[in-house]
Amino acid sequence: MTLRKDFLWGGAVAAHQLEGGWNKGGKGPSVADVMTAGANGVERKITDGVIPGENYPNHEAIDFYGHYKEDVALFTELGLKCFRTSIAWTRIFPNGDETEPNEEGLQFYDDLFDECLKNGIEPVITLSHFELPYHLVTEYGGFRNRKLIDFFVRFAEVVMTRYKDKVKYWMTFNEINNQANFNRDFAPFTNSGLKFTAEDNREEVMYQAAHYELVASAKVVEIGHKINPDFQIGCMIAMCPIYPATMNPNDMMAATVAMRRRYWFADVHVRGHYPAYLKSYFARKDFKLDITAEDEAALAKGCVDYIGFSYYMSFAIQDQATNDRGAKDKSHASSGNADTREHLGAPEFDYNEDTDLIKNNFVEASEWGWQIDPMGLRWALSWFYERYEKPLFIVENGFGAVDEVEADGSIHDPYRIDYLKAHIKAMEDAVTYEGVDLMGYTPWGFIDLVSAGTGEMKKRYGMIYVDKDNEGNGTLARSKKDSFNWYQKVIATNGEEL
Ligand code: BGP
Repeated sequence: MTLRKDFLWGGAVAAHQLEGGWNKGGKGPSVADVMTAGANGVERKITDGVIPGENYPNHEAIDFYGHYKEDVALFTELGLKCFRTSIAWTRIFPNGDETEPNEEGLQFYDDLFDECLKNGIEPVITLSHFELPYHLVTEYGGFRNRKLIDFFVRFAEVVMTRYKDKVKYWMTFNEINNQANFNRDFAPFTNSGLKFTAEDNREEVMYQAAHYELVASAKVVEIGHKINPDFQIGCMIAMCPIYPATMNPNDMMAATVAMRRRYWFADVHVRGHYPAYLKSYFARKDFKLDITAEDEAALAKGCVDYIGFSYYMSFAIQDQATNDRGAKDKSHASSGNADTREHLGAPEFDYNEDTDLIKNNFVEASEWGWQIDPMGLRWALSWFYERYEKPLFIVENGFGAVDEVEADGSIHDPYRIDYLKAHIKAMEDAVTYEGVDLMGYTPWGFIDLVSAGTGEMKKRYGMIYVDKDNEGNGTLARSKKDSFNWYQKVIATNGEEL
Protein backbone atom coordinates (compact mmCIF):
# COMPACT_ATOMS: atom_id res chain seq x y z
CA MET A 1 0.00 0.00 0.00
CA THR A 2 1.47 3.30 -1.06
CA LEU A 3 -0.28 6.42 0.12
CA ARG A 4 1.48 9.63 -0.86
CA LYS A 5 4.12 10.75 1.66
CA ASP A 6 2.28 14.07 1.91
CA PHE A 7 -1.14 12.41 2.23
CA LEU A 8 -3.58 14.89 3.73
CA TRP A 9 -4.94 13.12 6.81
CA GLY A 10 -7.43 15.47 8.34
CA GLY A 11 -10.88 16.13 9.71
CA ALA A 12 -13.87 17.91 8.18
CA VAL A 13 -16.51 20.30 9.51
CA ALA A 14 -18.63 23.19 8.19
CA ALA A 15 -18.83 26.67 9.71
CA HIS A 16 -22.56 26.68 10.43
CA GLN A 17 -22.49 23.27 12.10
CA LEU A 18 -19.85 24.12 14.69
CA GLU A 19 -19.02 27.81 14.96
CA GLY A 20 -22.12 29.19 16.68
CA GLY A 21 -21.72 32.93 17.21
CA TRP A 22 -24.37 33.22 14.51
CA ASN A 23 -24.81 36.99 15.02
CA LYS A 24 -21.42 37.86 16.51
CA GLY A 25 -18.68 39.94 14.91
CA GLY A 26 -21.08 41.57 12.45
CA LYS A 27 -22.28 38.28 10.98
CA GLY A 28 -25.63 38.21 9.17
CA PRO A 29 -28.11 35.28 9.16
CA SER A 30 -27.59 32.47 6.69
CA VAL A 31 -30.08 29.87 5.55
CA ALA A 32 -28.69 27.54 8.21
CA ASP A 33 -29.46 30.10 10.92
CA VAL A 34 -33.17 30.12 10.14
CA MET A 35 -33.52 26.33 10.14
CA THR A 36 -35.21 24.72 13.10
CA ALA A 37 -34.23 21.36 14.51
CA GLY A 38 -35.91 18.28 13.14
CA ALA A 39 -36.27 15.11 15.18
CA ASN A 40 -37.79 11.64 15.07
CA GLY A 41 -37.86 11.49 11.32
CA VAL A 42 -39.31 15.00 10.91
CA GLU A 43 -37.35 17.05 8.38
CA ARG A 44 -35.69 20.28 9.45
CA LYS A 45 -37.69 23.35 8.56
CA ILE A 46 -36.72 26.69 7.07
CA THR A 47 -38.55 29.57 8.75
CA ASP A 48 -39.18 33.09 7.48
CA GLY A 49 -36.43 34.67 9.52
CA VAL A 50 -35.62 34.01 13.15
CA ILE A 51 -38.71 33.41 15.30
CA PRO A 52 -38.24 33.99 19.07
CA GLY A 53 -38.69 30.80 21.10
CA GLU A 54 -37.93 28.44 18.20
CA ASN A 55 -35.02 26.02 18.53
CA TYR A 56 -32.26 26.97 16.09
CA PRO A 57 -29.44 24.48 16.75
CA ASN A 58 -26.89 26.31 14.59
CA HIS A 59 -27.07 29.52 16.63
CA GLU A 60 -24.70 28.27 19.32
CA ALA A 61 -23.67 24.94 17.77
CA ILE A 62 -20.53 23.90 19.73
CA ASP A 63 -19.27 27.50 19.95
CA PHE A 64 -16.12 26.85 17.98
CA TYR A 65 -16.15 30.63 17.48
CA GLY A 66 -15.28 30.98 21.17
CA HIS A 67 -13.27 27.74 21.57
CA TYR A 68 -11.19 27.50 18.41
CA LYS A 69 -7.79 27.82 20.11
CA GLU A 70 -8.49 25.00 22.54
CA ASP A 71 -9.96 22.94 19.68
CA VAL A 72 -6.99 23.46 17.37
CA ALA A 73 -4.77 22.29 20.25
CA LEU A 74 -6.74 19.02 20.27
CA PHE A 75 -6.54 18.75 16.45
CA THR A 76 -2.77 19.15 16.80
CA GLU A 77 -2.60 16.41 19.40
CA LEU A 78 -4.62 14.19 17.06
CA GLY A 79 -1.91 14.79 14.47
CA LEU A 80 -4.04 16.34 11.72
CA LYS A 81 -2.21 17.42 8.59
CA CYS A 82 -5.22 19.39 7.37
CA PHE A 83 -8.48 20.83 8.66
CA ARG A 84 -11.41 21.12 6.29
CA THR A 85 -13.88 23.83 7.22
CA SER A 86 -15.93 26.45 5.39
CA ILE A 87 -15.87 30.22 5.50
CA ALA A 88 -19.30 31.45 6.58
CA TRP A 89 -20.24 33.76 3.70
CA THR A 90 -22.33 35.89 6.12
CA ARG A 91 -19.31 36.65 8.33
CA ILE A 92 -17.70 38.30 5.30
CA PHE A 93 -20.80 39.69 3.55
CA PRO A 94 -23.62 39.69 6.14
CA ASN A 95 -26.32 40.15 3.47
CA GLY A 96 -24.40 38.71 0.57
CA ASP A 97 -24.89 41.70 -1.75
CA GLU A 98 -22.69 44.38 -0.13
CA THR A 99 -19.69 45.69 -2.02
CA GLU A 100 -17.37 45.97 1.01
CA PRO A 101 -16.58 43.01 3.25
CA ASN A 102 -16.88 42.90 7.04
CA GLU A 103 -13.36 43.23 8.45
CA GLU A 104 -14.20 41.51 11.74
CA GLY A 105 -15.28 38.39 9.87
CA LEU A 106 -12.14 38.37 7.75
CA GLN A 107 -10.04 38.75 10.90
CA PHE A 108 -11.68 35.72 12.53
CA TYR A 109 -10.53 33.44 9.71
CA ASP A 110 -7.08 35.05 9.68
CA ASP A 111 -6.76 34.14 13.36
CA LEU A 112 -8.12 30.63 12.84
CA PHE A 113 -5.86 29.90 9.86
CA ASP A 114 -2.81 31.30 11.70
CA GLU A 115 -3.59 29.05 14.66
CA CYS A 116 -3.79 26.02 12.31
CA LEU A 117 -0.67 26.91 10.32
CA LYS A 118 1.50 27.49 13.34
CA ASN A 119 0.60 23.95 14.40
CA GLY A 120 1.40 22.48 11.00
CA ILE A 121 -2.25 22.05 9.99
CA GLU A 122 -3.19 23.08 6.47
CA PRO A 123 -6.65 24.67 6.06
CA VAL A 124 -8.85 23.16 3.32
CA ILE A 125 -11.68 25.54 2.57
CA THR A 126 -15.21 25.10 1.23
CA LEU A 127 -16.63 28.39 -0.02
CA SER A 128 -20.30 27.47 0.22
CA HIS A 129 -21.33 24.75 2.63
CA PHE A 130 -25.12 25.03 3.10
CA GLU A 131 -24.87 28.60 4.46
CA LEU A 132 -26.13 30.96 1.76
CA PRO A 133 -26.88 34.47 3.13
CA TYR A 134 -30.58 34.42 3.96
CA HIS A 135 -31.00 37.89 2.47
CA LEU A 136 -30.12 36.43 -0.95
CA VAL A 137 -33.09 34.09 -0.59
CA THR A 138 -35.62 36.70 0.47
CA GLU A 139 -34.49 39.46 -1.90
CA TYR A 140 -33.36 37.51 -4.95
CA GLY A 141 -34.90 34.04 -4.75
CA GLY A 142 -31.51 32.41 -4.24
CA PHE A 143 -29.71 30.84 -7.19
CA ARG A 144 -32.74 30.98 -9.45
CA ASN A 145 -31.44 34.51 -10.00
CA ARG A 146 -28.43 35.08 -12.27
CA LYS A 147 -27.26 37.93 -10.01
CA LEU A 148 -26.14 35.35 -7.47
CA ILE A 149 -23.23 34.45 -9.75
CA ASP A 150 -21.65 37.86 -9.22
CA PHE A 151 -22.30 37.86 -5.47
CA PHE A 152 -20.60 34.48 -5.07
CA VAL A 153 -17.68 35.43 -7.29
CA ARG A 154 -17.16 38.66 -5.31
CA PHE A 155 -17.19 36.73 -2.01
CA ALA A 156 -14.72 34.17 -3.35
CA GLU A 157 -12.43 36.82 -4.80
CA VAL A 158 -12.27 38.67 -1.49
CA VAL A 159 -11.43 35.62 0.62
CA MET A 160 -9.06 34.08 -1.93
CA THR A 161 -7.14 37.35 -2.12
CA ARG A 162 -7.06 37.80 1.64
CA TYR A 163 -5.90 34.23 2.38
CA LYS A 164 -3.80 33.63 -0.73
CA ASP A 165 -0.72 32.78 1.33
CA LYS A 166 -2.58 30.81 4.01
CA VAL A 167 -4.93 28.55 2.08
CA LYS A 168 -3.96 26.42 -0.90
CA TYR A 169 -6.87 23.93 -1.13
CA TRP A 170 -10.36 25.21 -1.96
CA MET A 171 -13.72 23.76 -2.92
CA THR A 172 -16.62 25.75 -4.38
CA PHE A 173 -20.08 24.28 -3.51
CA ASN A 174 -20.46 21.52 -0.96
CA GLU A 175 -22.37 18.50 -2.32
CA ILE A 176 -23.69 20.52 -5.25
CA ASN A 177 -25.43 17.43 -6.60
CA ASN A 178 -27.77 17.02 -3.62
CA GLN A 179 -30.15 19.06 -5.73
CA ALA A 180 -30.69 16.09 -8.01
CA ASN A 181 -33.21 15.22 -5.32
CA PHE A 182 -35.51 18.04 -6.38
CA ASN A 183 -38.68 16.38 -5.09
CA ARG A 184 -37.69 17.27 -1.55
CA ASP A 185 -38.25 20.70 -0.13
CA PHE A 186 -35.41 22.34 1.60
CA ALA A 187 -32.49 20.12 2.53
CA PRO A 188 -31.04 19.76 -0.99
CA PHE A 189 -31.28 23.50 -1.51
CA THR A 190 -29.30 24.94 1.37
CA ASN A 191 -26.58 26.12 -1.04
CA SER A 192 -28.91 27.47 -3.70
CA GLY A 193 -31.67 28.80 -1.42
CA LEU A 194 -34.48 27.63 -3.71
CA LYS A 195 -38.05 27.75 -2.47
CA PHE A 196 -40.65 26.32 -4.80
CA THR A 197 -44.09 27.59 -5.73
CA ALA A 198 -46.93 25.38 -6.96
CA GLU A 199 -46.42 26.73 -10.51
CA ASP A 200 -42.77 25.74 -10.64
CA ASN A 201 -41.54 22.89 -12.73
CA ARG A 202 -39.18 21.92 -9.94
CA GLU A 203 -36.84 19.96 -12.11
CA GLU A 204 -36.41 22.80 -14.59
CA VAL A 205 -35.86 25.33 -11.78
CA MET A 206 -33.25 23.04 -10.23
CA TYR A 207 -31.35 22.69 -13.52
CA GLN A 208 -31.38 26.48 -13.94
CA ALA A 209 -30.09 27.16 -10.42
CA ALA A 210 -27.47 24.44 -10.73
CA HIS A 211 -26.33 25.99 -14.01
CA TYR A 212 -25.80 29.39 -12.35
CA GLU A 213 -23.90 27.70 -9.52
CA LEU A 214 -21.70 25.83 -11.99
CA VAL A 215 -20.93 29.04 -13.88
CA ALA A 216 -20.15 30.79 -10.57
CA SER A 217 -17.88 27.90 -9.60
CA ALA A 218 -16.05 27.95 -12.95
CA LYS A 219 -15.48 31.70 -12.71
CA VAL A 220 -14.06 31.26 -9.23
CA VAL A 221 -11.68 28.55 -10.47
CA GLU A 222 -10.41 30.89 -13.17
CA ILE A 223 -10.06 33.90 -10.88
CA GLY A 224 -8.50 31.80 -8.10
CA HIS A 225 -5.74 30.60 -10.41
CA LYS A 226 -4.98 34.22 -11.26
CA ILE A 227 -4.82 35.17 -7.58
CA ASN A 228 -2.40 32.33 -6.85
CA PRO A 229 -1.37 29.84 -9.55
CA ASP A 230 -0.55 27.31 -6.82
CA PHE A 231 -4.16 27.12 -5.67
CA GLN A 232 -5.81 23.72 -5.97
CA ILE A 233 -9.51 24.34 -6.51
CA GLY A 234 -11.91 21.44 -6.48
CA CYS A 235 -15.58 20.63 -6.69
CA MET A 236 -17.43 18.71 -3.99
CA ILE A 237 -19.79 15.89 -4.87
CA ALA A 238 -22.01 13.78 -2.58
CA MET A 239 -21.14 10.30 -3.80
CA CYS A 240 -23.55 7.42 -3.15
CA PRO A 241 -22.94 4.76 -5.81
CA ILE A 242 -26.23 3.52 -7.25
CA TYR A 243 -26.22 -0.23 -7.83
CA PRO A 244 -28.75 -2.08 -10.00
CA ALA A 245 -31.10 -4.09 -7.80
CA THR A 246 -30.74 -7.25 -9.89
CA MET A 247 -29.10 -8.64 -13.04
CA ASN A 248 -32.26 -7.63 -14.95
CA PRO A 249 -30.87 -5.54 -17.84
CA ASN A 250 -33.61 -2.99 -17.20
CA ASP A 251 -32.28 -2.47 -13.68
CA MET A 252 -28.79 -2.12 -15.12
CA MET A 253 -29.95 0.66 -17.44
CA ALA A 254 -31.98 2.30 -14.67
CA ALA A 255 -28.85 2.42 -12.47
CA THR A 256 -26.81 3.92 -15.31
CA VAL A 257 -29.39 6.65 -15.89
CA ALA A 258 -29.75 7.32 -12.16
CA MET A 259 -25.97 7.70 -11.85
CA ARG A 260 -26.06 10.33 -14.60
CA ARG A 261 -28.94 12.19 -12.99
CA ARG A 262 -27.05 12.32 -9.71
CA TYR A 263 -23.53 12.94 -11.02
CA TRP A 264 -23.82 15.07 -14.20
CA PHE A 265 -22.69 17.99 -12.02
CA ALA A 266 -19.22 16.43 -11.88
CA ASP A 267 -19.16 16.10 -15.68
CA VAL A 268 -19.61 19.86 -16.03
CA HIS A 269 -17.20 20.75 -13.23
CA VAL A 270 -14.44 18.51 -14.57
CA ARG A 271 -14.93 18.60 -18.35
CA GLY A 272 -16.24 22.15 -18.66
CA HIS A 273 -19.28 21.32 -20.76
CA TYR A 274 -22.66 19.61 -20.58
CA PRO A 275 -22.70 15.92 -21.49
CA ALA A 276 -24.63 14.73 -24.54
CA TYR A 277 -27.11 12.70 -22.49
CA LEU A 278 -28.16 15.83 -20.60
CA LYS A 279 -28.47 18.05 -23.66
CA SER A 280 -30.71 15.45 -25.23
CA TYR A 281 -32.76 15.23 -22.00
CA PHE A 282 -33.22 19.03 -21.85
CA ALA A 283 -34.44 18.97 -25.46
CA ARG A 284 -36.89 16.10 -24.90
CA LYS A 285 -38.27 17.84 -21.82
CA ASP A 286 -38.43 21.16 -23.65
CA PHE A 287 -36.74 22.97 -20.77
CA LYS A 288 -36.17 26.65 -21.44
CA LEU A 289 -32.86 27.16 -19.70
CA ASP A 290 -30.88 30.38 -19.67
CA ILE A 291 -27.50 29.03 -20.79
CA THR A 292 -25.59 31.63 -22.80
CA ALA A 293 -22.53 31.35 -25.03
CA GLU A 294 -20.59 33.36 -22.40
CA ASP A 295 -21.64 30.83 -19.78
CA GLU A 296 -20.36 28.00 -21.94
CA ALA A 297 -17.05 29.78 -22.39
CA ALA A 298 -16.79 30.32 -18.61
CA LEU A 299 -17.49 26.63 -17.93
CA ALA A 300 -14.79 25.60 -20.40
CA LYS A 301 -12.22 27.89 -18.77
CA GLY A 302 -12.98 26.95 -15.18
CA CYS A 303 -12.41 23.20 -14.95
CA VAL A 304 -11.58 22.02 -11.43
CA ASP A 305 -8.15 20.75 -10.36
CA TYR A 306 -9.43 17.87 -8.27
CA ILE A 307 -12.61 16.13 -7.21
CA GLY A 308 -13.52 16.36 -3.54
CA PHE A 309 -16.33 14.07 -2.49
CA SER A 310 -18.23 12.79 0.51
CA TYR A 311 -18.95 9.13 0.93
CA TYR A 312 -21.25 7.68 3.57
CA MET A 313 -23.33 4.97 1.88
CA SER A 314 -24.43 3.31 -1.32
CA PHE A 315 -27.89 3.08 -2.89
CA ALA A 316 -29.62 0.41 -4.97
CA ILE A 317 -32.27 1.03 -7.58
CA GLN A 318 -34.89 -0.90 -9.52
CA ASP A 319 -36.24 -0.17 -12.98
CA GLN A 320 -39.54 1.71 -12.69
CA ALA A 321 -41.40 -0.49 -15.16
CA THR A 322 -40.32 -3.55 -13.18
CA ASN A 323 -41.29 -2.07 -9.84
CA ASP A 324 -44.38 -0.54 -11.42
CA ARG A 325 -43.90 2.94 -9.94
CA GLY A 326 -44.99 4.41 -13.25
CA ALA A 327 -48.35 2.74 -12.97
CA LYS A 328 -48.84 3.59 -9.30
CA ASP A 329 -47.66 7.16 -9.41
CA LYS A 330 -49.34 9.03 -12.23
CA SER A 331 -47.80 12.31 -11.13
CA HIS A 332 -44.56 11.28 -12.80
CA ALA A 333 -45.40 12.14 -16.36
CA SER A 334 -42.45 10.53 -18.08
CA SER A 335 -43.21 7.10 -16.64
CA GLY A 336 -46.97 7.63 -16.38
CA ASN A 337 -47.92 5.11 -19.04
CA ALA A 338 -45.44 2.46 -18.05
CA ASP A 339 -48.33 0.02 -17.54
CA THR A 340 -49.80 0.30 -21.02
CA ARG A 341 -47.07 0.75 -23.61
CA GLU A 342 -44.57 -1.72 -24.83
CA HIS A 343 -41.00 -0.88 -23.96
CA LEU A 344 -37.73 -2.23 -22.70
CA GLY A 345 -37.83 -1.13 -19.08
CA ALA A 346 -38.87 2.41 -18.22
CA PRO A 347 -38.28 4.39 -21.43
CA GLU A 348 -37.39 7.62 -19.65
CA PHE A 349 -36.13 7.00 -16.16
CA ASP A 350 -37.67 9.59 -13.88
CA TYR A 351 -35.22 9.55 -11.00
CA ASN A 352 -36.71 10.02 -7.54
CA GLU A 353 -34.60 9.10 -4.52
CA ASP A 354 -37.62 8.89 -2.26
CA THR A 355 -39.47 6.27 -4.27
CA ASP A 356 -36.98 4.41 -6.48
CA LEU A 357 -34.29 3.31 -4.05
CA ILE A 358 -34.60 -0.10 -2.50
CA LYS A 359 -32.96 -1.68 0.52
CA ASN A 360 -29.77 -3.56 -0.17
CA ASN A 361 -29.89 -6.79 1.82
CA PHE A 362 -26.16 -7.38 1.45
CA VAL A 363 -25.19 -4.49 3.72
CA GLU A 364 -26.16 -3.25 7.17
CA ALA A 365 -27.44 0.21 7.98
CA SER A 366 -26.91 2.82 10.69
CA GLU A 367 -29.65 3.86 13.09
CA TRP A 368 -30.56 6.55 10.54
CA GLY A 369 -30.89 3.99 7.73
CA TRP A 370 -27.61 4.92 6.02
CA GLN A 371 -26.31 1.74 4.38
CA ILE A 372 -22.80 0.82 5.51
CA ASP A 373 -20.75 -0.25 2.50
CA PRO A 374 -16.95 0.11 2.56
CA MET A 375 -16.57 -1.65 -0.81
CA GLY A 376 -18.76 1.11 -2.23
CA LEU A 377 -15.98 3.57 -1.40
CA ARG A 378 -13.48 1.57 -3.44
CA TRP A 379 -16.08 1.39 -6.21
CA ALA A 380 -16.60 5.18 -6.03
CA LEU A 381 -12.88 5.95 -6.15
CA SER A 382 -12.47 3.62 -9.07
CA TRP A 383 -15.48 5.11 -10.93
CA PHE A 384 -14.35 8.70 -10.45
CA TYR A 385 -10.79 8.01 -11.49
CA GLU A 386 -11.62 5.93 -14.51
CA ARG A 387 -14.15 8.55 -15.68
CA TYR A 388 -12.16 11.73 -15.05
CA GLU A 389 -8.48 10.91 -14.39
CA LYS A 390 -8.28 13.73 -11.84
CA PRO A 391 -6.81 13.66 -8.34
CA LEU A 392 -9.41 12.65 -5.76
CA PHE A 393 -9.91 13.86 -2.20
CA ILE A 394 -12.27 12.08 0.23
CA VAL A 395 -13.44 15.14 2.15
CA GLU A 396 -16.20 13.45 4.19
CA ASN A 397 -16.77 9.98 5.52
CA GLY A 398 -18.05 8.85 8.87
CA PHE A 399 -20.55 7.10 11.08
CA GLY A 400 -23.36 8.96 12.85
CA ALA A 401 -24.22 7.24 16.13
CA VAL A 402 -25.48 7.85 19.66
CA ASP A 403 -22.55 7.75 22.11
CA GLU A 404 -22.73 6.81 25.81
CA VAL A 405 -20.56 8.60 28.35
CA GLU A 406 -19.34 6.18 31.08
CA ALA A 407 -19.35 7.14 34.76
CA ASP A 408 -15.62 7.92 34.57
CA GLY A 409 -16.17 10.17 31.56
CA SER A 410 -14.72 7.77 28.99
CA ILE A 411 -16.51 7.12 25.69
CA HIS A 412 -16.09 3.77 23.97
CA ASP A 413 -17.03 3.92 20.31
CA PRO A 414 -15.85 0.66 18.69
CA TYR A 415 -18.64 0.92 16.06
CA ARG A 416 -17.11 4.17 14.80
CA ILE A 417 -13.60 2.70 14.72
CA ASP A 418 -14.95 -0.35 12.83
CA TYR A 419 -16.65 1.86 10.25
CA LEU A 420 -13.65 4.12 9.69
CA LYS A 421 -11.18 1.23 9.65
CA ALA A 422 -13.14 -0.62 6.96
CA HIS A 423 -13.46 2.51 4.84
CA ILE A 424 -9.78 3.43 5.14
CA LYS A 425 -8.93 -0.14 4.16
CA ALA A 426 -11.17 0.17 1.09
CA MET A 427 -9.54 3.50 0.21
CA GLU A 428 -6.09 1.99 0.51
CA ASP A 429 -7.19 -0.92 -1.68
CA ALA A 430 -8.28 1.59 -4.32
CA VAL A 431 -4.83 3.16 -4.27
CA THR A 432 -3.11 -0.22 -4.45
CA TYR A 433 -5.35 -2.08 -6.90
CA GLU A 434 -6.97 0.67 -8.97
CA GLY A 435 -4.05 3.09 -9.11
CA VAL A 436 -6.17 6.08 -8.14
CA ASP A 437 -4.42 9.35 -7.33
CA LEU A 438 -5.69 10.13 -3.84
CA MET A 439 -4.82 13.41 -2.11
CA GLY A 440 -6.25 12.90 1.33
CA TYR A 441 -8.95 11.77 3.71
CA THR A 442 -10.88 14.00 6.13
CA PRO A 443 -13.47 12.14 8.23
CA TRP A 444 -16.65 14.13 8.76
CA GLY A 445 -17.54 15.78 12.07
CA PHE A 446 -14.41 14.48 13.79
CA ILE A 447 -15.40 16.89 16.54
CA ASP A 448 -19.08 16.49 17.47
CA LEU A 449 -21.30 19.09 15.83
CA VAL A 450 -24.87 19.81 14.76
CA SER A 451 -26.22 17.33 12.21
CA ALA A 452 -27.04 19.01 8.91
CA GLY A 453 -29.87 16.62 8.12
CA THR A 454 -31.68 16.61 11.46
CA GLY A 455 -30.30 19.54 13.48
CA GLU A 456 -29.63 17.10 16.29
CA MET A 457 -26.58 16.79 18.54
CA LYS A 458 -27.29 13.16 19.34
CA LYS A 459 -26.26 11.99 15.85
CA ARG A 460 -22.53 12.21 16.52
CA TYR A 461 -19.60 11.55 14.20
CA GLY A 462 -16.81 12.83 16.46
CA MET A 463 -13.60 11.45 17.82
CA ILE A 464 -13.78 14.46 20.11
CA TYR A 465 -16.90 14.52 22.29
CA VAL A 466 -18.68 17.78 23.03
CA ASP A 467 -20.90 17.96 26.09
CA LYS A 468 -24.14 19.25 24.66
CA ASP A 469 -27.48 17.51 24.21
CA ASN A 470 -30.37 17.82 21.79
CA GLU A 471 -32.14 20.36 24.01
CA GLY A 472 -29.04 22.56 24.02
CA ASN A 473 -27.96 21.71 27.59
CA GLY A 474 -24.34 20.93 28.48
CA THR A 475 -21.04 22.54 29.43
CA LEU A 476 -19.59 22.42 25.88
CA ALA A 477 -16.54 20.69 27.44
CA ARG A 478 -14.48 18.63 24.98
CA SER A 479 -13.15 15.11 25.68
CA LYS A 480 -11.53 12.31 23.70
CA LYS A 481 -13.37 9.18 22.60
CA ASP A 482 -11.56 5.88 22.00
CA SER A 483 -11.58 6.66 18.28
CA PHE A 484 -9.34 9.68 18.96
CA ASN A 485 -6.43 7.49 20.08
CA TRP A 486 -7.08 5.05 17.26
CA TYR A 487 -7.06 7.75 14.53
CA GLN A 488 -3.96 9.36 16.04
CA LYS A 489 -2.11 6.10 15.38
CA VAL A 490 -3.50 5.77 11.87
CA ILE A 491 -2.17 9.22 10.98
CA ALA A 492 1.18 8.65 12.68
CA THR A 493 1.74 5.48 10.60
CA ASN A 494 0.41 7.03 7.36
CA GLY A 495 -2.36 4.44 7.35
CA GLU A 496 -0.15 1.39 7.84
CA GLU A 497 -1.61 0.54 11.25
CA LEU A 498 -5.39 0.39 11.28
C1 BGP B 1 -23.14 15.81 4.33
C2 BGP B 1 -22.86 17.25 4.61
C3 BGP B 1 -22.36 17.57 5.97
C4 BGP B 1 -22.76 16.60 7.06
C5 BGP B 1 -22.88 15.16 6.62
C6 BGP B 1 -23.58 14.27 7.60
O1 BGP B 1 -24.25 15.74 3.50
O2 BGP B 1 -21.94 17.80 3.69
O3 BGP B 1 -22.65 18.92 6.22
O4 BGP B 1 -23.72 17.05 7.87
O5 BGP B 1 -23.51 15.02 5.38
O6 BGP B 1 -24.97 14.44 7.50
P1 BGP B 1 -25.89 14.54 8.76
O7 BGP B 1 -25.36 15.68 9.56
O8 BGP B 1 -27.27 14.80 8.26
O9 BGP B 1 -25.77 13.24 9.46
